Amino acid sequence: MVRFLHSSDLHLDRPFKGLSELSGSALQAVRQSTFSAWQKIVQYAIDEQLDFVLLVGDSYDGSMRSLRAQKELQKGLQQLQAYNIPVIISYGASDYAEGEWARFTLPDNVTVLPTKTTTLTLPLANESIKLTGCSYAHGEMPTALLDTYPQADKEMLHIAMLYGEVKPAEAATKHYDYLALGGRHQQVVIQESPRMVYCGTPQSTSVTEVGNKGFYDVTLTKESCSMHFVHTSAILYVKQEVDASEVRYANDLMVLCHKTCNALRDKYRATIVQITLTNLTAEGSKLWHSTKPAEWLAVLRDMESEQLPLVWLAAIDAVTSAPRPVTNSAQQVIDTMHSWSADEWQDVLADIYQSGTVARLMQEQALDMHTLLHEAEQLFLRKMQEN
Ligand SMILES: [Mn+2]
Repeated sequence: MVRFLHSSDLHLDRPFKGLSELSGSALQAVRQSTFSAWQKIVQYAIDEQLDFVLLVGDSYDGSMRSLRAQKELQKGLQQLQAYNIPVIISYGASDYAEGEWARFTLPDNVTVLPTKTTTLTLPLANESIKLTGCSYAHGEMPTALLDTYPQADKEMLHIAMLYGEVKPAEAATKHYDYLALGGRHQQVVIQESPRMVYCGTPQSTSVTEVGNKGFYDVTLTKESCSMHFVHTSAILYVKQEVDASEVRYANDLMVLCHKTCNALRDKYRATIVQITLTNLTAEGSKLWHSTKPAEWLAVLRDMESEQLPLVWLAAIDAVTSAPRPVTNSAQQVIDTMHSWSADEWQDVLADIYQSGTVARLMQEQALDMHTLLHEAEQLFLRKMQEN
């Protein structure tokens, strides 16, 4: 039996999206959050005396493989070294091996997987296990990557690490006892037996990656696999719909938002939230549209600024069933947006889809068309009203 920690996509020091107006201690807390999550991982592995730790790709953020990120990773690895806990790291599409970066030497409890698929034997206290995996050399997934992975050893526990997308049926033909996947930021078990698991990022850095994040603590034998998901988010990203049917006056709206922020504070502690007001009446809708969202935001943020833990209102918008002040030409644009099929959108956006960065984002974040269209519509209407 072995007990190990499966994490991926730390994205240490990743820049945060849409938070340019944060300042002071709030900004500090946000900038610290990827490091806090990594420290929780390290402390957990030490406290629970786990057999080893797997980091499946994107430990660093592609665009920001900063010295600080490397120093913090190094520090955690050394702490694990002090407790003789082996760590196996593979590089993914964001921190691919052949990038230009100032490298730290890593402590000797750490194995970085080479860019050629490799199987190692990991000698542990009670038994030895086999481990197969590789690092990305470049930003793209190598073609037929899974084909380079050998059949699992039938005699020993055999774990594979893989960054990117796999088809469960194809991966199952390899018979690994556990397939530790990386590259998605949302945790999901894609197959129960044999177990194939994305653990997700331990700290999201964008309101498009909502909910509590963490890692898996896995206990594995040849016959069984039990998993425990451990939360690590120092700051949670949340999208929250708020029933605003009772709102008549500006102070109603402020009290409602403040109550929402307090509830989030109690439930999640530090939170970054995007609020959507729903069920506004005609009267409420008129009130909402009388002031620009940026002005509402400024006042609402002021109300929360002295409170701890931090609850930061990243954005606020409203779904109104009441008729919106939309001109005919604006309505035509919206109607056109909604009339296009997914294929037509892809045609128009072909150039963007071909960019490596966008392709990676699309892979990391399960963007759905419905939400995107709704957000585009809101943004468009807001801009129209501002003009
Ligand atoms: Mn990632």
